[in-house]
Amino acid sequence: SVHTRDQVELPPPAIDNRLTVHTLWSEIDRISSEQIQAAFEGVGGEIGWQLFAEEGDMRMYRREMEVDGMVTDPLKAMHKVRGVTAREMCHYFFNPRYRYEWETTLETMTIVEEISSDALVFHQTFKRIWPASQRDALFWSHVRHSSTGTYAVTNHSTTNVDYPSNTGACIRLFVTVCLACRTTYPAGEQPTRNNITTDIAYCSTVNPGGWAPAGVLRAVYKREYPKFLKRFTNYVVEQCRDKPIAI
Ligand code: 18C
Repeated sequence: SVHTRDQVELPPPAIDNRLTVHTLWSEIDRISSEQIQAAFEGVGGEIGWQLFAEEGDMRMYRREMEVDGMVTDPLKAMHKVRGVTAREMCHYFFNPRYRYEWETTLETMTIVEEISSDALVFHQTFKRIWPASQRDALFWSHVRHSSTGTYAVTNHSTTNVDYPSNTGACIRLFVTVCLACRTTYPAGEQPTRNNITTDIAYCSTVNPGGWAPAGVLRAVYKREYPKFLKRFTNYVVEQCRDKPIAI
């Protein structure tokens, strides 16, 4: 049945052995640990973080930053979603089967390598924004359950000889993204769709990789990040509605 298939493919509670023998393992482990560690660290009171979007329980902050004249503003978003678990959130974010259903910036997505049940390498092209060149990205994606009870997906740019950068129409961009989630429910109760709350921290840094007008880029950023987080979390709530809860 559909449920059995989904259960099988849920993020594993422990790291897949096939990942730990892969050449990317030390990098994946180090960057994922750093990202998860930093994800829930506060932005309140810290210098430089400015709130730019707020809606219900969602808050989005950015820090203005430029590298070699290119806008690379780090983003940090906090959100709270009821009725779905951290593991379910990460399942839908990690699994490519669902990506076209919630990711609106995508033009194409290719699975470059299946490292393990919890790690994949993707090549993606994005919709072009006039007047800039189209962008693509090549990144590994890793989902894990960490010791603190957090489930998280980390995406980070990598290279692959079969997918060279800046050879065709696209300019390669560089991305580091982390979606970290943790679920709470009242002490002494069993978790159900009616009493669980999942706290979400989404952090993203995108380097456009080549010239892009700063004004256009910051406008896209301001519009697309809130759109993404609302759409994605609503999508997961819809998908989970009539399914048994996966803690
Ligand atoms: O995390 C998200 N998605 C994951 C799965 O796809 C994955 C993706 C990471 C890539 C993020 C980079 C997206 C760049 C998109 C550029 C084109 C947008 C076109 C939109 C027009 C309709 O981790 C969710 C990602 C949500 C992305 C929000 C947009 C971020 C914009 C940041 C600036 C991008 C600079 C590109 C140069 C543009 C030139 C003006």
